[in-house]
Amino acid sequence: MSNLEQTLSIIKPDAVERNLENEIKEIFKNKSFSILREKKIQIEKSEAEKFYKVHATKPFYNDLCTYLSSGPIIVMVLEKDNAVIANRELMGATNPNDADEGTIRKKYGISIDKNSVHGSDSVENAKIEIDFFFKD
Ligand code: IDP
Ligand code: MG
Repeated sequence: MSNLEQTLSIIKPDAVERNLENEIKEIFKNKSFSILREKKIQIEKSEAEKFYKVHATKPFYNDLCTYLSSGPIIVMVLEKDNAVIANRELMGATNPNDADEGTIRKKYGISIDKNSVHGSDSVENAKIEIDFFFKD
């Protein structure tokens, strides 16, 4: 049985700054993700605070929101079978030092905060996050 899902992916400022946009998109395409929508934007800190509001109580929240709004990002809607978990697996662990070989964060991540990509963590949050960036 197929289970087509959509998930939100972000190429974060550290990766955009290093011109990794096309390389990272190729990784998704080679793993059979379709990029349904994409845009390059820079967000305000207040928008980053909304996007990451689940982390509002964390000690790293302020730095995280400053960072996500610090430069251009690429936001994408990815689609494939079981896209949410497939993208999380392809991204690797939050801390690039803990990420498995072959994952995007292992290959490109600099540190736990500059870890190159974001991916939704559940189907429910994917819908919320896609709406956040692509509400028509
Ligand atoms: P995820 O991106 O793998 O889903 P989350 O726990 O949702 O990880 O955290 C969101 C983002 O916050 C991470 O991608 C990372 O950039 C940052 N972050 C998470 N934990 C820490 C930390 O302990 N110190 C600094 N930044 C962190
Ligand atoms: Mg998360």
